[in-house]
Amino acid sequence: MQKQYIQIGNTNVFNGQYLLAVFKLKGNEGVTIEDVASEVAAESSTGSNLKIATSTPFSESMNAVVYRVDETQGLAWIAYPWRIFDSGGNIQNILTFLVGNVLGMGEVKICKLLDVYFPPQMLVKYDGPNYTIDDMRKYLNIGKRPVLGTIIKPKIGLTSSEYAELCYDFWLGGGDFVKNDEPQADQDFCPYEKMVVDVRHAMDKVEQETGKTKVHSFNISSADFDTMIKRADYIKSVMKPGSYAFLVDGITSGWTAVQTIRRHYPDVFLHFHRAGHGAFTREEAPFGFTVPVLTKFARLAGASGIHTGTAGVGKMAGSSKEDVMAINHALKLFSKGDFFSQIWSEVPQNDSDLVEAIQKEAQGHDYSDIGYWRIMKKTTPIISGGLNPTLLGKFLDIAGTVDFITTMGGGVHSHPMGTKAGAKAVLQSYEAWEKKIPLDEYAKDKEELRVAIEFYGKK
Ligand code: CAP
Ligand code: MG
Ligand code: MG
Repeated sequence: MQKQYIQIGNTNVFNGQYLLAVFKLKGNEGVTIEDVASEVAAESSTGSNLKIATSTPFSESMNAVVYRVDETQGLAWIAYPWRIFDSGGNIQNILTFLVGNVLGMGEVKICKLLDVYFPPQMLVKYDGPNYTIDDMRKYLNIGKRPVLGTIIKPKIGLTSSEYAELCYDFWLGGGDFVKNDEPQADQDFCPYEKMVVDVRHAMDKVEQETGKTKVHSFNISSADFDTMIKRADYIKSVMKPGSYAFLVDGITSGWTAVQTIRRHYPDVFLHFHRAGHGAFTREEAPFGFTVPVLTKFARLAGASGIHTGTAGVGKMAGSSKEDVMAINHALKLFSKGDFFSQIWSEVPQNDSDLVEAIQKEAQGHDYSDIGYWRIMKKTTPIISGGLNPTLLGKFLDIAGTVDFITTMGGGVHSHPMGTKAGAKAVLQSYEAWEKKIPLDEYAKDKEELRVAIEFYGKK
């Protein structure tokens, strides 16, 4: 036990100078939660496993403090003076403190960050998103509806021209958005630059034929930042502004890759693919943090969009409760976690404009409609994984928002009539939901949707 890290009942931690965190925590048999929490607070801020003799009065003022514990539920609340974090708005730095060494300590058996609160003063240090779904919709010339997309399948193995042909088919069917899958890179059978050029040609062709603009999200994740930037610049030189997004595998490439792209290309939609997050976010995982926490950090880092799961509708793990919570953290001005409420604004709570904006948001308004400008912009939830046209309405009912991008890979490219019909079926399924017409009824005179219902219904 390191007593200097325990201040149960300290209310000073709510003064805006602290990042607040709640951990699910368990130590060795017989060790109290207060004891293990004090060790976690020490290791994740100023200390070590032993009380050190080299502290100064100032360094001690930077101690994280345990301000509350719940022995029965195994929960510990820890406050971190936010001045300990890199003043350069650095997510990897926060995570190195909060969920760094502590996850590897021998005496810690469970350590999962369940919720985190950023004080308003701290928010201004972080980029937040710049290019949002509203910008993308403007480019696509579509109204307030989800952006409808696909991932080209097979995941890997097509040549660049085969790949581009499927992009064309999906766009021709009415889809808005196509993304590279998360392992797409520079494979010998699908050279990167040729893939980009072929996509551009497919896009030009479909735009000439339909008069509609389209978007493609290119995976630029690479071995090193120079290559990542080279790929990004190449895309920039080939594609029209607005017609492309940059996809970064944010977990396997790391937060520094995400923030690098955010800072180099503020006017491009930054697509955070989270492949690998399951190792530390899944409910079964004793160490790590949760999907809502991951989403909060992604917004802070400035991702324009991040995958937030399908709320139990698709193939990936994730409950509707936590996925909807993540959606709210991504989109709202005021979002509620399990333990903290977060205001995504630099303005303190006694600001009357802010209070009014929050009230309006609670009544269903979007702050981007209100024109509220002092907020950290929103991150777009990207809804993917095992979806097909018959599941979209179900997700929409759970999500309570149309502010998202959805991508269906298997659920489009398995359509018995092909990819173009798959795209049409996605659109038709959205129209049915929008018009509040039951899917079966809407499908009566729409072959693509009818076939989709029959096909996916049997799956
Ligand atoms: C979806 C997907 C995404 C997952 C990742 C895939 O394809 O492209 O990578 O959505 O999960 O390869 O599985 P399908 P999440 O539509 O064919 O399932 O979005 O939860 O991060
Ligand atoms: Mg160390
Ligand atoms: Mg994928």
